Amino acid sequence: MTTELTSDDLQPVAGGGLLHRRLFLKSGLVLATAGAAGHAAAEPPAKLSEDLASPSWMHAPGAPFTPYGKPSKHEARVMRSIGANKDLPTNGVSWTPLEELEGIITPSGLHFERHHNGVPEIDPAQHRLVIHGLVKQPLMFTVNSLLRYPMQSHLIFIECGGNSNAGWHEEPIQRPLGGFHGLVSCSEWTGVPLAILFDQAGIDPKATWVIAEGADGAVMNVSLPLKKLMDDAIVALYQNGERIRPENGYPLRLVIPGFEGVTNVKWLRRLQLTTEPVMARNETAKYTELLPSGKARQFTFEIEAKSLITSPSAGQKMFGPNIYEIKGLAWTGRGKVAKVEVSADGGQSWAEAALQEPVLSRCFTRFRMPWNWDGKPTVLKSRATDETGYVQPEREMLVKERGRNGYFHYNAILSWGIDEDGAISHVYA
Ligand SMILES: Nc1nc2c(c(=O)[nH]1)N[C@H]1C(S)=C(S)[C@@H](COP(=O)(O)O)O[C@H]1N2
Ligand SMILES: [Mo]
Repeated sequence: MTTELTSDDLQPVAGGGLLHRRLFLKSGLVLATAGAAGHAAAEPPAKLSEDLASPSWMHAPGAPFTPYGKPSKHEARVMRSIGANKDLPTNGVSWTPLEELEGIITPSGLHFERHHNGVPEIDPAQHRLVIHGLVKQPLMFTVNSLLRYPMQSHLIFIECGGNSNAGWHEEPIQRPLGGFHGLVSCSEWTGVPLAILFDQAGIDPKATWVIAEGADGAVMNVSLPLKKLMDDAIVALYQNGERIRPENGYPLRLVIPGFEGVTNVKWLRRLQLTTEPVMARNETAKYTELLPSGKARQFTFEIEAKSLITSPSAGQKMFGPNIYEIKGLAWTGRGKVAKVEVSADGGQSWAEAALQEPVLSRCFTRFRMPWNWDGKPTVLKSRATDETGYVQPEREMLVKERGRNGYFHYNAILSWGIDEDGAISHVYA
């Protein structure tokens, strides 16, 4: 069924030509899409016989079966971009190309990576996880013993506290979206609830902190509040249905829903229950902020609400005045995304976007908004509000609050400037 658009449907609900989100309920609506591909709408065939002529691949058998699938070779441009330390190439990141993906799941091969000293080559038969410290009985687990426990799945995002840190620069950085916001990805993580393992070890009532340590060349460790680990943390063995990828922690990692990336210790080997944090490098020198007051903002743990428009986005191009779908991702470490508002006039007016189901706690939420672009220069923004009422701040507010020493935890509203030619760039507005 194709429903004709009426002039009513095209009544703007906010400045710059934003339309009501219910417009997407009209089937057969054809939208323009910014970007290199796919701006052509369906058209009547010039010569039906030519369009229906069978292509060469219909005249021969196809390729045989493969034991493990790969993406089409025509999608080879969809890759993580890598940013490693020049002097220590095993310390760095790779970014998820968020602007190339749809829906809410990040394919495992495109999950962002953050390694402090490379990916260890771990023999799962020799790997051990030890729980010790303030417990009645220290316990040692092999991978096989962990596989015998009842499991749980969490469909959740993981975001590095250093994601988007180019936002602190004086000038807006010009890169495709994933190249500076792509240290966030969303997977289904499956494993054993930590509460089961801690209960088995028997928690000493004095214990309040847990020190987690990885089996990589960085021997990365962090301190975590025991209470949160008892609530919903898991020792994950599976990612998107298959065993965790080496880059993401094979054979097992800590997954703590809503907590910043660094707390999700990969290649997990040790959990020590204590009364105090260990004051590791990644919770003192890194992943903290020196505030204008002189105090350090430390142990922030929970990722604050954030959203970004994946399309249209920097480096893409608009195809003239038309109806577009503005789409993007929102997330919060504090629960569910309550709403996402979009502005097409640089933040003067806002309208509520449609949230695509499912809207899950501590998971990516996909939002969509119809927009009738008149071809004039403007600025697009999105703003997330989470279920606690927290509202994603404007950049100016964030910088005022955190000062100029900030390097981590950047979650300000992102602005896309669109010029008269339809070119899209990152702007501070
Ligand atoms: N053992 C170990 N765990 C680690 C890291 C590491 O370098 N070593 N990096 C941390 C950081 S800073 C982040 S953001 C996440 C990244 O997880 P990912 O590489 O699976 O995306 O892992 C965390 N866990
Ligand atoms: Mo991180």
